[in-house]
Amino acid sequence: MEKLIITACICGAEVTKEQNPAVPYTVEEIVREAKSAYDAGASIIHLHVREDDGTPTQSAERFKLCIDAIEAACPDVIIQPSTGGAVGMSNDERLQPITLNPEMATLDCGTCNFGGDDIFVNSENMIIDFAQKMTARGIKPEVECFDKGMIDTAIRLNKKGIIPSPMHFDLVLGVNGGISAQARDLTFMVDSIPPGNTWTAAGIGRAQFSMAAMAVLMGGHVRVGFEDNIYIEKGVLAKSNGELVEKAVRLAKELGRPIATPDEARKILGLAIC
Ligand code: KMH
Ligand code: ZN
Repeated sequence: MEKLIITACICGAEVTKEQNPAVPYTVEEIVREAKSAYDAGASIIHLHVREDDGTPTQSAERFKLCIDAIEAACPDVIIQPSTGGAVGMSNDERLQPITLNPEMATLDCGTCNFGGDDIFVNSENMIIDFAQKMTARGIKPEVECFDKGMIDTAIRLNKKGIIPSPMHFDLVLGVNGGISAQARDLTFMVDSIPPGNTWTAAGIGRAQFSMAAMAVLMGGHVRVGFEDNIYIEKGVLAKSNGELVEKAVRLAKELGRPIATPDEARKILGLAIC
């Protein structure tokens, strides 16, 4: 089996310091969390950024500050900015980080309820526009899917040449409004992905490590971090993203999957080696 790529989603747009005081807002805090994840074995940092007061922002300047500082602390890490941002942001607002030409960026492949009145909007025309703008800049889309129909949308757009091959899917399971996070759900999602593409499993909340263990065994890759889960075990807050990555590394070691370095991850994903 391929080496395991661990993505750390260190910050997200929704989780707050009230929920876990280690959630990063400032540039220094974001770098601290990225470095803790990188030192523990993460090769990709999935990045959202915040204002110092915690407000989510997609400002290119704020992303640049954070990316420069993360690159200084974690020289070869792959940084994957979000183009999802936070619920309610405009398309132009969400797309700002791609002007920095990162190696990868997220491409959310469908609309999803996000609990209460929140709807995370990604119409087909938006997906096409985001994909075209990313590929024009040589940015690899990370195809983010909260439900099975989103995989089908990505496959359709791939056949039309809008999303390039090979695709890398991030299967997010357990969002309030998306697919649930049981073993059968991940199997169904993975079975829907055509051969030749790669995938990561991101389980939300208590499903973070059950989905991670399945992904390790099934030959996929793993995403952990505060964006998806703030607990290291039931009722115990994680002290850092690094602690969550360490747990994923332990699982992988027990199950016989070595961990990919950033350059090994680049090779697996078809990115240029730095
Ligand atoms: N914060 C969510 C609304 C992404 O990063 O592309 C969207 C999200 C997906 O987190
Ligand atoms: Zn995200």
